[in-house]
Amino acid sequence: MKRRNFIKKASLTGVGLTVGSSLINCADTPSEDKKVVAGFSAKETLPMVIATWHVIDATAKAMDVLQAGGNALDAVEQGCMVEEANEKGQSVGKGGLPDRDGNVTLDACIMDKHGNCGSVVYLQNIMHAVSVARKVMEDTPHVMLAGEGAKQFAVSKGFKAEDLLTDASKEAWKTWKVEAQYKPIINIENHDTIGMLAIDKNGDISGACTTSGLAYKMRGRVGDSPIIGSGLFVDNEIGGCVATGLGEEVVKTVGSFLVVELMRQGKTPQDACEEAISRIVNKPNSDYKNFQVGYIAVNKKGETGSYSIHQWFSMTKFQKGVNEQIQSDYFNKA
Ligand code: SD4
Repeated sequence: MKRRNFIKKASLTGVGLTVGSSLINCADTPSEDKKVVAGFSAKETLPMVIATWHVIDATAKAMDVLQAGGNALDAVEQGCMVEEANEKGQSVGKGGLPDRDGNVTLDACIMDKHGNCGSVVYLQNIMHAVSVARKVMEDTPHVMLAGEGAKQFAVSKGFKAEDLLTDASKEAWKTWKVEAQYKPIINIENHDTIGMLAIDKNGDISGACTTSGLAYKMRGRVGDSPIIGSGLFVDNEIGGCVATGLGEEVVKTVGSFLVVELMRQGKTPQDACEEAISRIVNKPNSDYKNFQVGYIAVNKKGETGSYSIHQWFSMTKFQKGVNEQIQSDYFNKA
């Protein structure tokens, strides 16, 4: 399969850091990865699942859960777990690229049909961050656990502590250290956070988001992905949204909450995603040419939308028996 690198840089003023982002996708070869699955009705839009980027195995797993009568919450958790366990994906779970000091730190969150949510930030040594986020939601009175406390909680719940830095990611980090020489310019490769939204047979919506964050980030840095309302938001009456790309820009515009609220006001998922991107690019002095943000969204009817600042963002969608990667429309056509 042909894969394309999308290289962008972002200036994070205020922290004196410049972040470069290379967001990969393979949207130029959608037909190779289109899987038509028998046994689905072409008329029924539900159950369905969408996810950021090219994660056809993850959406297939989520659909297995939904087809077996499972709920949307189980579907998004198990779908995201596929990518967390995939060591070749260097942006999520095991094999995620580390921070500039060599620590793999994970961010994840999950949200259910009741508006309950759970989140972990700066989690180390536990592969399935999304499942720890679910435990935070279900087994504690809290929404978010961070760092060592999140890890201790996970271990107390039976999660295995392990080294998440694979040889491949260690080598990549070592190479980065030589080239970057700790100058404040970070080139980030293969970076595809997974955000997933599902609607089950009952029409109920859940979502999840999991990532190792920006590669070679400043130690302690947390992005949008575990922040409810930024990296993910679900309102079971309206729909859901997940974000990918430069998390700082998503947080500043509370992007996923914004998309859901725009759908509440009557916008289609596509129009809502486009409006949320326009809030970023139309800011005075916006530096949008130097960073990427992408949103995907679904409404209660199972209609979907996706939009990004730059080309080469994509969404994987499994609906009506077709599991396929769909190229996203984008803002910067100049
Ligand atoms: C972050 N939004 O940590 C994540 C990174 C990402 O594809 O989505 N990469 O800012």
